[in-house]
Amino acid sequence: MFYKQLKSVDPQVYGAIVQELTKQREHLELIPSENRVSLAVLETLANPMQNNYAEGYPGRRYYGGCEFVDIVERLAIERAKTLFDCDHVNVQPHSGVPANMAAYMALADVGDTLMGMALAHGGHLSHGHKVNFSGRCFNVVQYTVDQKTERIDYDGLAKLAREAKPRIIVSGASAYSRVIDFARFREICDEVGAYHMADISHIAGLVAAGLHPSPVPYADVVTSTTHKTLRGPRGAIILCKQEHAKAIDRAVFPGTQGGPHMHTIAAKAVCFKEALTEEFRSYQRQIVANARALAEELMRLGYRLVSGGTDNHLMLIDLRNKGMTGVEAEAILDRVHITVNKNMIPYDPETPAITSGIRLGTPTATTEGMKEDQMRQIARLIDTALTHPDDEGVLERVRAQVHELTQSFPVYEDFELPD
Ligand code: DSN
Repeated sequence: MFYKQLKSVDPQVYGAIVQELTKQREHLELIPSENRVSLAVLETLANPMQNNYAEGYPGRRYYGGCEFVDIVERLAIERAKTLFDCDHVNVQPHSGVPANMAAYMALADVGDTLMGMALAHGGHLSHGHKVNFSGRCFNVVQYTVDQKTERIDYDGLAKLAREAKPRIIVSGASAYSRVIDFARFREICDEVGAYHMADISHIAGLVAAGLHPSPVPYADVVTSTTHKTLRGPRGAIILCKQEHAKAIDRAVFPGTQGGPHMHTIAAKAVCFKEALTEEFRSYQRQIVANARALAEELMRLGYRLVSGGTDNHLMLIDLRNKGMTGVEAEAILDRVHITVNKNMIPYDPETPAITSGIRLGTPTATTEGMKEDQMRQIARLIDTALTHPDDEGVLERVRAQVHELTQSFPVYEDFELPD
């Protein structure tokens, strides 16, 4: 039984948690960076290791009493090494941005040139955006996708790299639906003498399951969050070649972080154990099959998908031919309890607060057990809502159908709450 104490100690926080749980059970979650962890991972997050200070690494801590947290950190490291077939893993980064910060600090000095994909083209804030530490601490050069194909313009990237001579080139994205050619990044890095850092936060589960080429053979350092397709606790890891191991470990602690969150590291270990199973690999295959089914049905209904489709777990819809902005579509879908996020499309004429697109992904719906038929149904529900934004009767019917669907694929059913 969860939350017996919390309910009496703090009814306000308890109440908000129950509302969130109800929302997760009833609403359809299509944000591609979210997921639903197993109860084993959730249980592990509420463990007494949250009380430990364990600065340092297993066997080399700055505090006594670390013999049991050492067990979980060693398990997490060994399992992640097996999962991604890499030389060295640091499991301590608190989240994706701190992982990227540590990786940059290990490979470069402040003021060096960093090359990453522009946020508006599918990159990430921490790949050099001006409002982020990465854009403030480094001399940033951003590459883009090709305007016609809407896929990474590798020739343009190579040309830019020859001119800018960056210290690091970052591959990886947060809103890009196509396979990333990590081998090509390696070639370009070798030609200009740059380090290659791959950020696989979005596609880590697909990489672990062999459904997307792994960057490990082609990158000096690979970073990833653990809570997206990988379906683990909120947090991150850094994988690297042995030659960078010391620099990465130093850059995480003491470079950019203090005490590691040992309860989360324990939950990462559980997540990696789950990810090493055949069941996880088949889950990842279904994520991709579901994304394809959703994309095809949306296109059949007249939606334009950026780059014409998807190879992974997500897709971007360009809503301009529907006379609607991303912010409007997000709000309409919220009203029928379908959660998506507005998103810039490449060469977007709108601002980031408005946008011309929305981003959809299938990791959560697939965790809940939905398959291709449900994806096609979801596409039709999205279309009905977006084409009847002012018809409260239609929206009410769509909302009821969403609830019927989510009730057929329940999440956290065994999650018992106090009376
Ligand atoms: N904010 C995450 C996403 O939604 O993709 C990336 O950090």
